[in-house]
Amino acid sequence: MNIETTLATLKEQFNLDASSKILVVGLGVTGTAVTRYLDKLGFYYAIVDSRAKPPLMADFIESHPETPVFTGGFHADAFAVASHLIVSPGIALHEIPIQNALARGAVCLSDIDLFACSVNAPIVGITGSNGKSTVTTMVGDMARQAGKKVGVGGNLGVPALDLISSEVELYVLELSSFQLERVSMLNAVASSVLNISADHLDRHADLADYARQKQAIFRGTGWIVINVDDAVVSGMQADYSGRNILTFGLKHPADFTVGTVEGIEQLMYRQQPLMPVSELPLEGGHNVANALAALAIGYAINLPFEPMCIALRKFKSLAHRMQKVAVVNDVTWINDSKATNIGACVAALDGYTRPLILLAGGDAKGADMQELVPTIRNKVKSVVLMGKDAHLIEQAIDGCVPVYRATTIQQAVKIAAGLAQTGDCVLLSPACASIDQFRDYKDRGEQFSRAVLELAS
Ligand code: UMA
Ligand code: ADP
Repeated sequence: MNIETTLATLKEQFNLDASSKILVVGLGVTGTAVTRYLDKLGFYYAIVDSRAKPPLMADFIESHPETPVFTGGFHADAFAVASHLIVSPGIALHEIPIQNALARGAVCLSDIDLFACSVNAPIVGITGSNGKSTVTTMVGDMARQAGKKVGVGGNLGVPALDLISSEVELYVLELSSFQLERVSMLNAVASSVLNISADHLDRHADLADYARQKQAIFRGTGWIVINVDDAVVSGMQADYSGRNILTFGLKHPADFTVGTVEGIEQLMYRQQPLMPVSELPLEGGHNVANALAALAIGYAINLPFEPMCIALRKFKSLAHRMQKVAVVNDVTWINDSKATNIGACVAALDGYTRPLILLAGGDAKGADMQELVPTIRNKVKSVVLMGKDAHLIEQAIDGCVPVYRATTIQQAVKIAAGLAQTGDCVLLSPACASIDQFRDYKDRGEQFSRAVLELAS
């Protein structure tokens, strides 16, 4: 990063400089990346986190003994003098102290705003309810395969600010609705909303509000990549006449689609076959859509098709997404713990024709579990439920398939093992977040896999 240019941009866009009274709100992965960034600029700041012991606090205090750190609540004192709040994605902006600070004129910004002010290389932004991590990783792999030095991160894991380097020629960011609701202008060279289905309705007013936050990714002048099979996303095109738009989809005519050429089903760019669908090493129609989205984004940033297709052929399915754990007594066990909303669970179920036992439940985040029922009725022979909102799924299912209840994932695995018959598949695809019972979705997936492997041994 060129510090002089960054300082000038921060001053111009956010009136942020060394004299600002900066409050970093949240000391998680994002908050600590913000502190490293502010340290580089030589800016002073204070920190507030509502948790009594934020996970990264001990290390931070050791290296920054002079920095004021307020924990155990959003104390009004911490906010009283702040001119700028840099708020982590896990914190809702409607928290009263944040609203009070904004009402008296404080500026609210995000790590992504700081990032956008600090990089010269083009940015690709990817959001959506599902498939973000997969498509972000695919585009990163494609760019690398095409010889570019690429920084890949954001909601995916490595915070955007930690990616900044003068060596990087392209940034590929996965962005969540929480990150986008507080971004002023990303000005991505290409960006996509992959799909919209109910998620995070405990944080957003309704589905329309959630979709609107995601649309912030298109602010700027770059290419827009649209999923024509998703009615909400497809409808967004109308707001961007005059912009360069590329479309992808399996069910409706699109720039990037699937077609049959000489009897072989191909990924296509308009009339041009790119590679056979069968060479894609991923399960499920949703992953074909993900590959088309990645190709469209790659095309928008001038990556040649050949390295893009090589990257797709080599793509390894990400952990905890439709991952085969084991086959025990001719029963296949699949870990799809990252299915933290209904859309992901439905996509997983849709991909199967064999008899399924579904393990689901957790924190429903305000979603209406009725939306799961038609697919469960068609695809699933029994359901094992656990977690805080298991009762909501059970009520929605209303006896249309047998339901069993478990208190732990280990117990759920045992119950499923008792139910499964030769040729069945047991699928952990919870349609809910994991935080009511687990550290995160990875912890849930790992505990599931361990329980299955114990069963196998
Ligand atoms: N929290 C408090 N009080 C605080 C600060 C945080 O209770 O003062 C809680 C939050 O409500 C949340 C947790 O602490 O439950 C973490 O919040 P955070 O904002 O500190 O999160 P980070 O550690 O900075 O991680 C965030 C993303 N997490 C969230 O948006 C919740 C990570 O995405 C992301 O990888 C990281 O930044 C780097 O960019 C994770 C995620 O679950 C994978 N994202 C959600 C999703 O994908 O559905 C949006
Ligand atoms: P995200 O980063 O948006 O959560 P991931 O690529 O990590 O997306 O996948 C999360 C879950 O969604 C997994 O269960 C995966 O199987 C499912 N999934 C991936 N792509 C799609 C898609 N295009 N439509 C619906 N579900 C999907």
